[in-house]
Amino acid sequence: NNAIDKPKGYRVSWHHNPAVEKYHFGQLHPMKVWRLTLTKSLIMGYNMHHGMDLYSPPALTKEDIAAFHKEDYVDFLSVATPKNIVEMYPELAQPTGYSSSVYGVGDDCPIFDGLFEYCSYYSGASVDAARKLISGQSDVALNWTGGLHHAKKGEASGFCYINDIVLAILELLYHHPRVLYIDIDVHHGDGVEQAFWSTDRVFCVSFHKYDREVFFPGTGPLDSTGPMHPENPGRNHTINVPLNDGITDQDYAFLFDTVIGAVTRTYDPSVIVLQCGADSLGHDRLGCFNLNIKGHGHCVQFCTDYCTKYKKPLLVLGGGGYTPRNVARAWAHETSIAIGAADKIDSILPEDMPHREAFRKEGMTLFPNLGGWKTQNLNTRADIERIIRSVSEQLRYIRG
Ligand code: TV7
Ligand code: CA
Ligand code: ZN
Repeated sequence: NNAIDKPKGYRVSWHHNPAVEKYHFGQLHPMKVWRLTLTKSLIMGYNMHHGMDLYSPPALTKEDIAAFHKEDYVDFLSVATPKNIVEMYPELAQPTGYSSSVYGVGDDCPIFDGLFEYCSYYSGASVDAARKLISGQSDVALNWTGGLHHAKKGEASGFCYINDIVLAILELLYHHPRVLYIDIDVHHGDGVEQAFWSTDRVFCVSFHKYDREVFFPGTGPLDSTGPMHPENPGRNHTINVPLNDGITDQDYAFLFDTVIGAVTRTYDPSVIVLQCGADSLGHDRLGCFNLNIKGHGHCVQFCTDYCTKYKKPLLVLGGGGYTPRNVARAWAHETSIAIGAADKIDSILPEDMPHREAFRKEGMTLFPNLGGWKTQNLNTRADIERIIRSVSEQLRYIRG
């Protein structure tokens, strides 16, 4: 392992309010809050919590959330329950449930018991993490319960209700001139991109499966790089990396290193926010890539190395991930990278940890083969070269 040595006094903080673990989206819904419990079991099973400062941050208030979200939407979320939602909007009652035209709620974003508390907890952890980075109490701050990148100002979308990433970035912008946002979830980080579309103080990069017709949310083509208007400061401050099914560790790492290497050199961010959606792993229930735990973790290693080298803070967030045991593997491995212990931890899962049986399917290893034969790599050499050419042409317009 050629990771950069951590300097003396280097601090990692883990922001997790266990209250988030008690909520449920519904039996059939792919977003399983259980993955957060499994992640915690694995991190603690490896004793990695001894290498971090632990925080159980308070829930955000409605006022805190209104720093980004519309007041009427926040009011709606704070009062909606499975019982009263249909009473509040009787005209929207349908045989199967309710229409998605009210604040984005529907099958993807159901109203479940305690929804607003759930949102306030995961968002509270991201804002708390941002504050610890600003105050210098932490160098790398982790919140695996956050990273819900689709939520809009006044609307829920794609399993996301409150955009904790936007709230955390707004906090960072009080002290930092330039924020680099990187999104490795298999879905396009549209909510964050939209929120900072017209500013040059946040540079958004999302890697995602792109198919306008069939893959959610259908946005994020290569030529979507910010506002068109020549006077708009946000122009060229967005990079989208649209990918096809089956991308491998090697191709992904090459793209990540090339794109993020070039962006960090030209934009010179003062802080990085990394969304680590684990649905970009192979064998994800909703994803279609062929990444292994180490291929996914490579992106975290790149960012921790860069931030350590240039003494810049790093905020690491969760996101999607629909095969819970692999989500837990990825985020536990990435925690070990953050604390600089990746080469010291055993690939065999700890004997004496809770929920150990949940990992039996791929064998008791942290690094099962997820590269699989299920989907072949449909990203050609030409596709990858086209992306790199487009990004390097775009970056010529950025200061530096
Ligand atoms: C960050 N894909 C979020 C990713 C959000 C993806 C979608 C589902 C889905 C929802 C279910 C369900 C599902 C097996 C999968 C066009 C639709 C098709 C709802 C059934 N099973 C993140 C959002 C995406 C809900 N949505 O980036 C309840 O799959 O494709 C769509 C939209 C309309 C709504 N229907 C799906 O990872 C956290 N949803 C089973 C039960
Ligand atoms: Ca993404
Ligand atoms: Zn996703």
